[in-house]
Amino acid sequence: MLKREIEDGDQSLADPQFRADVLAGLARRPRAIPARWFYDRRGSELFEEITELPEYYPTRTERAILERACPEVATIAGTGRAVVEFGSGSSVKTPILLRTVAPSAYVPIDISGDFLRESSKTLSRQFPDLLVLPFEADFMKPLTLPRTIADAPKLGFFPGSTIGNMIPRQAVDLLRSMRESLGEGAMLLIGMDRIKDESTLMSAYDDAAGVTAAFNLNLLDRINRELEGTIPVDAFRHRAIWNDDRARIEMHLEATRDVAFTVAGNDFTVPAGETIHTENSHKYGTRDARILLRSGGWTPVAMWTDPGDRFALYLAEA
Ligand code: AVI
Repeated sequence: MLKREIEDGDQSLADPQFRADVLAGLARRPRAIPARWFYDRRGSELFEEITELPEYYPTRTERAILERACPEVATIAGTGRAVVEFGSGSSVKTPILLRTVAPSAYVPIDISGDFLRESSKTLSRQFPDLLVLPFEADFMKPLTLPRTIADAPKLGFFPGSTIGNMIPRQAVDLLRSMRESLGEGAMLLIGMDRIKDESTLMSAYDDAAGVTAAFNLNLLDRINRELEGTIPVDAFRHRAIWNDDRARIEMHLEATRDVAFTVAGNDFTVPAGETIHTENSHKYGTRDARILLRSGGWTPVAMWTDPGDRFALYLAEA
């Protein structure tokens, strides 16, 4: 998860960066707003729903791979490392890893302190003997980890194919900054979604129940709520597109008629058929994934996938 916002509603609480990104994104061509702004309270709930959809294979596929791979991860990486999770641990995936690698400490990093405290409490209940050190920070920027774990070798954990939501240049920057934050001798366990047939990808991002559409459109509701927007949400529809050239699913919001609206006192128009680009979800083939890791300063040492090769988990060393 790139960003979770807990507080909703009051425009005086609106994040200045949200305001800046929305105003700049609506003014530029092609229009584009960063995907991190999906995750207000409603957006986070809708994302949780997405992960349980029959069409959205990544979450359950990665979970099954983790169940199988983690004992081997423990053998290769050894036990007693400090596990550092980028983006706070989902209550389901993290315990699979923690149970097998017997870490000396667990450091979940998230930009939302509230979410971080909640998930840390849940994990501490499950692992009463584990030292849990929640760390509130934007992991997209270089970090200085808590001193308590300064001497422990680290195992970074970045599941969920969140790396896919970054364009390759940003993904490489992030991998490099993770390497720097985790230090000498670190290892990284990272999930990446595979390139696959277009129809599987399209239905994963345009499900029959319309949950992904609601997730995408919620961004407009959030803009209206937090930035005094007047966007007619019913004049937009969710569109998922497979961009084969860039090996990514793109999500857009397409105007179904000419629309005019204001956001934070600024006027905008979107002609019928034009879109606001809201997300990229890059998919990686076997070689692409290895090239990405190496470009980010990591050497792949092991890889696990599911029988259908839909999703892959990589273990890499610094
Ligand atoms: C969070 N991220 C990895 C999801 C993905 O698959 O790219 C976000 C998402 N967007 C639509 N469905 C799920």
